[in-house]
Amino acid sequence: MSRDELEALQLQRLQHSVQYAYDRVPMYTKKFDDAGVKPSDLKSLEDLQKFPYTTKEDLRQTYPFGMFAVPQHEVARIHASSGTTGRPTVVGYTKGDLENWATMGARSLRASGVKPGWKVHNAYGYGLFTGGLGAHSAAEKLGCTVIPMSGGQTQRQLQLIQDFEPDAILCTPTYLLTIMDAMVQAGMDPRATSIKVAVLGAEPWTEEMRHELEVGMDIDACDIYGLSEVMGPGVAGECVDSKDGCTIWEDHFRPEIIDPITDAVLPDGQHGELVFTSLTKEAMPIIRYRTRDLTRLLPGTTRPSMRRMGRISGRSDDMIILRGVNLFPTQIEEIALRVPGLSPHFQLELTRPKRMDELAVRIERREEATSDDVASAGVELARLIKIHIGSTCRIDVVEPGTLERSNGKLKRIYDLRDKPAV
Ligand code: DLL
Repeated sequence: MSRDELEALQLQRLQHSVQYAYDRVPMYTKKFDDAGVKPSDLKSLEDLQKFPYTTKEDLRQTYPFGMFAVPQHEVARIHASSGTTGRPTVVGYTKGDLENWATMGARSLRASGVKPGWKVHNAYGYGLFTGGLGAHSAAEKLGCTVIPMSGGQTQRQLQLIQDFEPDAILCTPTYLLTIMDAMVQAGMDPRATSIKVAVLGAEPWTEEMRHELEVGMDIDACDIYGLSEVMGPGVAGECVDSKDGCTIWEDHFRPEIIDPITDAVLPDGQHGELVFTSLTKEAMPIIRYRTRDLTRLLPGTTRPSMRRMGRISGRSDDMIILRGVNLFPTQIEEIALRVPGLSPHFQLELTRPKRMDELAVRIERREEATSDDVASAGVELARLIKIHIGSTCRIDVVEPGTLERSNGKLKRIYDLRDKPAV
C-alpha cells in the first residue's frame, strides 16, 4: 500500500470513528459541541486538528464505563491500568477489538523476528494489566506456542527457560536484565539459552540497554510500544532488520505530535507529545488522546507507508526540574549503565528540605557486583551525573530486587517537594 492509499484509508476510517464517538459517547458529544466542531467538519486528515484533545482526566471522570460506546453485553473484555493516584483507568474491548489487537500484536512480534511455530515465553504480568494477555493473544495469533509464565518468580522463570527452551521471550526490558543477572548468579550462561529474540516494552529503555542485553544474552532485542487507553501492547512494533524505532500501525491509529505546552501540532521529525486517534475501535473509540509520552514521528523504512516513532525519551509529566535543570529519568539510566556494579533499577526522590531542591537516586546493585564495585559505584554515578547533567545528588546503592515494582515497572519518581514536611 502506498502512503497516499494509506492516507485515503485513514481519512475514511477517521471520519467514521469521529462520527461514531460523537454519536455514542456523551463525553465526546459534549466536548465537540463545546468546541463548536461537528464530525462533518472532518474533510481532510489535517481537519483532525480542529477537534479537542482527550486526557487521562477525561477517562477518570467517566469512571468506570462512561467512555464505552457499546452496551455492556458487547464488551468482551475489560482491562485497567492502576496509575499512580486515584481511580484506575478502565478500558473495554469488543470481540472485534480483541481480534484487531491480536492482529496488530502478531504483526509487531513478526516484525521483531518472532516466527510462527516458535515457543514464546511470556513474562509480562497477566491480569488487568494489558501486557500479559495482550502479548499472549499476539503470540497465539502469530501461531506460536505460548508459555504464559507472567511476571515475577525469577528462579522459576530460569527453570522454565532451561526446561522448555523457548525461542523468544516477551517482558519488560528491566525484567530481562533481572533474568540475565539471575542466570549469571545461578551459574548459567545467558548467551547459551535457546532464546533468540526478546520483544521488550511497557517502560522507557535505551540503546545502551539494548546493547547490554543483546551482547549479554546473544539475542536480538526489539521494542514494542502500547498503552491501555489506546489498545495495549502492539500499537507500534520494531522491525528486527532495521532496529530503528517502532512502526506505528497506521491503518488502525492516526498519530500526531504536539507541543505539550502550547498544544500546537508539530511537523514530523520534531520532538513533542504523542497523540493518538483510533480508527477502528468499537468498545472505546479514542479521539486525540494525549499520551504524555515524548517522542517524534519518523518516515517509514521497512514498512515505507507507515511512520515510525523514535524511542520514548520521557513523559511530559516525568520531566524533573531540579534547581532549574531539566532532567528525564532515562538520562540517569544511560549513565547508570556505564557504571560497573549498578543496575538500571532506580528511583529518584526529590525533596526540598530547606530552600534548595535535593535529588536522591536510590539504585539497585547488580547481583554479581563485587564489594569493590559497590563501594566505588555510588561515587562514580554521582560524579557522572554531575558532569553530564550538572546536578549534585545523593546516591544510595541498595540490594537487588528491593525497589517496589508494579507490573514489572518501577515508579521512577517520588517528587516530595511540594508535600508539607512531616
Ligand atoms: O505498558 C502496554 C504495554 C505492555 C506495552 C507490554 C508494551 C509491552 P500501560 O500500562 O497503560 O500499557 O502503560 C503505558 O507505558 O504511555 C509509556 O509511557 C510506557 N510504555 C509502553 N511501552 C513503551 C515502550 C502498557 N516501548 C505507558 N517504550 C506508555 C517506552 C513505553 N515507554
